[in-house]
Amino acid sequence: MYSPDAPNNQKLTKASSEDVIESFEQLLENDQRIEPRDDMPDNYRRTLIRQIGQHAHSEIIGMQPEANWITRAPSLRRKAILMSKVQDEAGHGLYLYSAAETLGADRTDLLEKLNDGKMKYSSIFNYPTPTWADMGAIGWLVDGAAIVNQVPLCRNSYGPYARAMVRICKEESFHQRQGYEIMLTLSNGTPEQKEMAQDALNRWWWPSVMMFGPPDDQSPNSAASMKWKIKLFSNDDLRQKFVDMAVGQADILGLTIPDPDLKWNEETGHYDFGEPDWDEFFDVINGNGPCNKLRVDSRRKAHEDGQWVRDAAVAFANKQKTLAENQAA
Ligand code: FAQ
Repeated sequence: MYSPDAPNNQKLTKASSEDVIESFEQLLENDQRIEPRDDMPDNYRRTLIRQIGQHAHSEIIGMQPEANWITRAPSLRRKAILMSKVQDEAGHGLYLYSAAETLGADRTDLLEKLNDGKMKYSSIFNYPTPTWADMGAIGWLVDGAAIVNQVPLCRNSYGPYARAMVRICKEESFHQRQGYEIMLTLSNGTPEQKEMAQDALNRWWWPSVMMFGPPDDQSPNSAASMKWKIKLFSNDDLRQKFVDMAVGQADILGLTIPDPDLKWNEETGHYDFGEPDWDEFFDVINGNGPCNKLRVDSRRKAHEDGQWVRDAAVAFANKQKTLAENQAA
């Protein structure tokens, strides 16, 4: 079993390191996909397990802030849509855990590391969702940021991850629109509703900008991941793309992005924007955000409460196996 935190000297199983490097680099150079059957350097495998595992964890932890609103959605239509969205996120987690398994990772091991706080998930899900407008802001900004980050991942070098991302991005695109539509409805509603939308934008803006990860000069994994074509664009490039995209969308909503330094730069052809609070970011990813404890505790409880389902599934599978063996005998 490969683990995201296994030592770097873990043995390669199929070929000598040199052969692996040569055939692997050939595939990368020709822009061909690396598939589970191919030899690959251990560090490539480990980096993918880390990233895909964190990504899967983000999808299932990301269900919590929105699930919080399912019982309180303002109409049956909104409730049905929100339930489908939260269910989609569970599905994304499943595709991604399956992709990690093709690399030799063990799903139970990954989940244990999440429950024990030994593996990360996205910083963004450690913020609270006190109002209905947060459902709009999450869809618009968080799914919007996720799309900017994940569309290039559809072309990343590892086949099963890239293919999983195609379907995920299609669904994220729907999620983004449903969130924007909530924001649009609130912005065109009563002054109180518009104020609620602005308040949600004020609280979600900076965490969304920080979702893309630390600045490039403080991103220890980027150099290798870009060389291996796991990441096709840097954290800062994607962050810029997101800001450029969001400004026009906020204008249409008639809402103000909470950044006094945001202004169009004629020379670069992009928006300049202020510096996020990176101390806050590192606090959050190190477990000290406003909701880290709540998210991990809820996750652990859900896992424990689900033990009887896993036990029943195993008992049923064993029973079917015995029945099949008896019939064959
Ligand atoms: N949060 O060297 P880098 C979604 C960590 S899915 C927490 O730049 P890398 C859908 C990073 O892991 C959202 N930790 O790292 C949805 C590393 O720590 P490590 C998730 C972060 O991997 C919507 C350290 O900082 N998306 O939203 C974060 O090259 C609505 C140094 O960073 C993905 O996972 C962060 N934001 O680049 C669901 C996409 N940023 O592991 C429900 C795939 C960095 O060395 C509702 N992942 N760190 O201990 C990626 O593209 C990359 O992993 C990055 C980070 C860009 C996130």
